[in-house]
Amino acid sequence: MNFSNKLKVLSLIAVLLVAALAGCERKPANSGGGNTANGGSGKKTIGFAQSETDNPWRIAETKSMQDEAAKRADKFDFVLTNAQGQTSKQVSDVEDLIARRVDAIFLVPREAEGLTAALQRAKEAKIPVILIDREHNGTAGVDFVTFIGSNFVEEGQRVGEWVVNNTGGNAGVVVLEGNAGASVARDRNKGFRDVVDKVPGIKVLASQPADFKRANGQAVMENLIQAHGKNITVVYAHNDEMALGAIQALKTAGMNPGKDVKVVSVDGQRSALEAIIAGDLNVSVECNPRFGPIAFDTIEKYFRGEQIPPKIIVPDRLFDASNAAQFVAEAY
Ligand code: GYE
Repeated sequence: MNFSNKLKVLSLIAVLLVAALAGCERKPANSGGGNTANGGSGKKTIGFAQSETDNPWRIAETKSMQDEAAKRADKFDFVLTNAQGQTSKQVSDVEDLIARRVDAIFLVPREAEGLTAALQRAKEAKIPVILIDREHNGTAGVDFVTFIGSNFVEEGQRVGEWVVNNTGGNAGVVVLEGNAGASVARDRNKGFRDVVDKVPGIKVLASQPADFKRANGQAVMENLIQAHGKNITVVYAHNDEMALGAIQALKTAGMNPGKDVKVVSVDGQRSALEAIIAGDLNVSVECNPRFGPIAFDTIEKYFRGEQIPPKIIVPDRLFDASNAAQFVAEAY
């Protein structure tokens, strides 16, 4: 090979090398829009827009996400925001995450209609959003990537079936609802009513929001006892915290929770399993808060460009007197 041919071969190699290196830097189609929050470390930054952290369920969920982020710290940085129970704060939390140019957002939509503008802004910024544990209006694959969580209608149905099967089809029910506007409250109501409204002997005497909070559950229950007294034979609380508040109110009023008044709820937190063991609570349909592994597996798949289904439903168990003692140690 003469000198000028050698030169040609060398420059061809150089061109190929530069092209190969440039190819390495190219991001996959689904990477979230070339965001910069990680300062070029090659890691992705994931925001978690939590709705509140003031009860065992939320604390367990937040911990699960943090633990999983820590396990995958070679790939991810993690930013937690806390809306402190206010939808307006959650909207600005999402806006802050967008401004930081995170690569993806896990969002717990406190209300099913409150975050439309925030979702729209994330979409414009090409930041993928995965809904965790509560649903939001809009279309998976368009307004957000997917929803990961329980089937809340089914949870309500399972509680309803327990009530039908354990009251001989005769009951005066009061319902303590979760916060108004939450998809979870809407669906736990619907599933329950779908079942009990078919049974003529089961009457829903009252159904009132108590915000998923123990103190509110107690206060609302005190009023309901004033209004309906001994006609109440079943309390259905949309979560364990409200059920535990209701149990307190029933005891204070000299009523007998778990026996004369059956108490049924959802979640399966440790203090609820203890209340089942003590005989105060009858049943809690599980709603598993430990989303960390499935949430991070899903976002990794997304970044690899894999197809994500529009809903990822996690299975739930049911805790009652037959198994509460077996599961109490692993509960949160
Ligand atoms: O059941 C409740 C919490 O969104 C599924 O919210 C969640 C619910 C959970 O406050 O305890």
